[in-house]
Amino acid sequence: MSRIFSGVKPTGHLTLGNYLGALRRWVEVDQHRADALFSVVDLHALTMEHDPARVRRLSRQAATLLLAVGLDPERCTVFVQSHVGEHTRLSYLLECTAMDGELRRMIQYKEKGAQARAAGQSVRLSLLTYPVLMAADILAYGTDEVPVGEDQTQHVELARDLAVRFNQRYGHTFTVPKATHPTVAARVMDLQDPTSKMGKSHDSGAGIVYLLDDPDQVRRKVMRARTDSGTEVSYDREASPGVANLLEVLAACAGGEPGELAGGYGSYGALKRDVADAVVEVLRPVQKRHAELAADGAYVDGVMREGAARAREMARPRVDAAHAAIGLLPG
Ligand code: AQP
Repeated sequence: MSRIFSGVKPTGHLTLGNYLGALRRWVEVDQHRADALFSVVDLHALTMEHDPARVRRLSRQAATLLLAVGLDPERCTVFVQSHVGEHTRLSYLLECTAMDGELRRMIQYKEKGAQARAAGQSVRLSLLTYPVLMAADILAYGTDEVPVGEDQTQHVELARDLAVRFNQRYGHTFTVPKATHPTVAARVMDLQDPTSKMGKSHDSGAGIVYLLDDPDQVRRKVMRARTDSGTEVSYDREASPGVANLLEVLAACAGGEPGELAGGYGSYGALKRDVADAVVEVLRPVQKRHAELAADGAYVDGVMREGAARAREMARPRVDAAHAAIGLLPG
């Protein structure tokens, strides 16, 4: 059985992009076909200026949402990254395998570093090194597949490079993983800026549909989505990115192909109404289950504790092997 690892970082409230690009497939497909681990990767939320209380709150909310969308702790392992020390233990060994040049080339380092500097903040060293921690998250489990949105491709490539390099230098230790992407909505775009991805840590909430937005908020955001100056509904990512994004969201939520769906609309207004309805329907059961689980924090904590214990057992032998292979004495 193949092994899958993926995660979400608690840098903000989870979004429709997270759901359509990642979570939904974890629930509907991945947890049934593989030995799968899904994590709230909280250490990755510390690379930019952060409020400790908010990270704690968002981590708990993300854990609750992972269960609310339908991850089943009987089928897969759900846990919080910082509860499993093997991730940071392996990360240092991989830092000794990575080169600073390959980390400085990472798009997210360049973009977020520039953002921090523009806000007059210093750039944390962890912003440069966190892709190595992400590689450790993946490699610790002998992961074959990493189901992610397209924005994470470069990071999974780094994990592959580090696995190959480590294996060549120190002997075969790691499986070389590959990224897999959903067929539709691999990249949901911001409704106000359809050339940027819908990211939970981005400033303007107006273009971001959060999983816990109520139906009125969803409708308002979708109805105000930026479209294009024309009037014709056609599926063209280059010429009409706003409309293309709405068509992709509709296809992902209600079925169909974006290009074919376009033919059924004579106006942007009608398209937006259908998109809003489809999104509201997709979110309804998730929100209902979230409310039930949020009222039973002890249950969610218990699932995370058991998940961490299981994850530790899975990771330890490989991380011990990496320690030995790289030249460290056993403890
Ligand atoms: N807009 C999106 N479309 C499709 N997939 C997406 N994912 C995220 N946004 C989209 C996928 O969701 C998984 C978890 O994402 P994450 O928590 O690593 O990142 P984020 O939600 O994009 O959060 P941030 O803080 O806003 O991230 P940055 O700043 O890195 O852009 C991943 O599989 C991701 O591909």
